[in-house]
Amino acid sequence: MVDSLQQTPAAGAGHAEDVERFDAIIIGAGVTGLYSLYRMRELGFSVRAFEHGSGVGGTWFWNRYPGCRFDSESYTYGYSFSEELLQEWDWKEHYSGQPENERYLNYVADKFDLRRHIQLNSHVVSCVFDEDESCWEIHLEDGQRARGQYLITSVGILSAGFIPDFEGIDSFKGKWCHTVRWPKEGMDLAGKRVGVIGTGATGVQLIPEIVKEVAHLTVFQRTANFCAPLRNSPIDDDEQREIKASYPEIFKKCMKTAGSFVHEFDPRSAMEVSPEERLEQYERLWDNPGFGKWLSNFHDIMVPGEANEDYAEFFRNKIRERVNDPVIAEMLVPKDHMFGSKRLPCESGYYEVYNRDNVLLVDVREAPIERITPKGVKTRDAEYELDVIIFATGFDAVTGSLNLLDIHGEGGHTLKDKYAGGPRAYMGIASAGFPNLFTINAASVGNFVRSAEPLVDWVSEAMCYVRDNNFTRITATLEAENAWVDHVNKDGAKILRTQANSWFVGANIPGKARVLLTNPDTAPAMRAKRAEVAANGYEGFLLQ
Ligand code: N01
Repeated sequence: MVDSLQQTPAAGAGHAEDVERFDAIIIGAGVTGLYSLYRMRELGFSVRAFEHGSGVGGTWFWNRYPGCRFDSESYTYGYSFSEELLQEWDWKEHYSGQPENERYLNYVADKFDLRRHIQLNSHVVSCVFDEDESCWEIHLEDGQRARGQYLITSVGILSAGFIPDFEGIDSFKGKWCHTVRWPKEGMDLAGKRVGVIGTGATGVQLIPEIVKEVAHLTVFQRTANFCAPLRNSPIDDDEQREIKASYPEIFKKCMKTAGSFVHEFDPRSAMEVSPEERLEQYERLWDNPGFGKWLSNFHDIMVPGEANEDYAEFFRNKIRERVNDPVIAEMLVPKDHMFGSKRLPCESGYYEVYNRDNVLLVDVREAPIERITPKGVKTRDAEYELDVIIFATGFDAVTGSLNLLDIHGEGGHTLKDKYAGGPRAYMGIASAGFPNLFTINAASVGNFVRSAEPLVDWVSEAMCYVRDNNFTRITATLEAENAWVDHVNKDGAKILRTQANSWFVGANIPGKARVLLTNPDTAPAMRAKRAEVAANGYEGFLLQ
């Protein structure tokens, strides 16, 4: 992993008297952390967010690699809680890039005066529940401690970067980095021989950007993906006015869809319309920007079967059309997983990169990487000499960022041990034996802000319920947790997302248990479930 676990102070060490106390400690000042801070403070809780980075923004602070941008429409990604913010902020592009997204989150932090509750450069290395005082104590790398009745982990689902355990990385004489730790000052790639390992959503955003400056690019691909043209463009003044006038409708639409995106599936079956009508829809969606190609299509594209395969073949042919050399084109055509079983990477000129003379595609499934050498990358078949190696090798998703926090609950038991066979959390947010801990990072998926806002609202209201009813602890019961995990496993097995080897099921990390790491339900179903739980007096939780 990019951040290895640091030495952990002994559980319960030190005296509690000299430690600052808060109602809630939030770890992370990214999209969910900032909103948690705002919301909980508005509800009268004293709050402090501890952020590892030197700035706010989370994902949009760390992922500075060239090409990094939204794949959901910018105007669906912003916070909805403030009409003033919505009207003040101009999204400049339909799919906004990292620098602008980071500026947006900084703007939010300033506008709502959040900075005074945020401690930056604060690396949390352990979190320990104090059973006598019913509160959490966190330990920072520099020895600082803080206590809070609640611990809110807003550390993101994709933030613990993963570098495969290749031998010899330290022997490499050139420069290397993982995309999630792209240096603020940039990487000097001009005129260099650069190698990129990994062709997921990150790799396909990065590659078309850096190819413009490198002398030579070698791409090490293990799995070919279905990737779709993003078709980003600027937002002009007229459209800006239109967007600002229609935010209520935009958000209403997002709230109805499975992943909280603005795109809605076509209720028709692909196989029930004529072949001409089917193709006309495929082509129309293909020409449109963003995720419509995936999420506005015939509904049965998203289940294994004839429709899925029909559309997959349409996609494969689009790739073949864009790559001049038929041998390279076939290397780029995905054949080992179903369309939609992984999140669809959106790209801008990705496939055309392989028409350039200074680009080499290496199939590392056929000839795996054996080691990193002082000169570059050695596969079974050859050694590739490089000046720079970029690891676009993804993340230890969901549980990776929680493991780095070294969380100790009741009886000193660790969350890491509890999650060894996969996450065990009621509704993805609360685990038996870990009172007053809300793992909100683990439950926000899809269009991130749209799913995070209602989740944070729910957690904040649960905290109010505890306060208003003079309780001190709220803990998921073992029965509720077990039933939820059974539901995730049983219903998760039916969805497309569990059918491919991807981070969604932990298949990208050697040795990680293969289970669905997120909830299998649609966003509206999750909101309904949480509302029902609250309406029933926080059913499935023990209140003490
Ligand atoms: O990570 P990935 P990512 N040898 O795990 C390869 C979100 N996101 O950072 O497919 C060789 O998808 C691995 O190969 P394989 C989005 O949710 C959003 O790209 O496992 N190769 C793969 O090619 C996305 O799903 C945006 O065979 C190795 C790559 O590394 C998620 O983040 C942009 C290897 C990792 O791909 C993760 O995307 C970017 C090895 N030993 C990301 N190990 C937006 O647009 C791994 N690989 C908002």
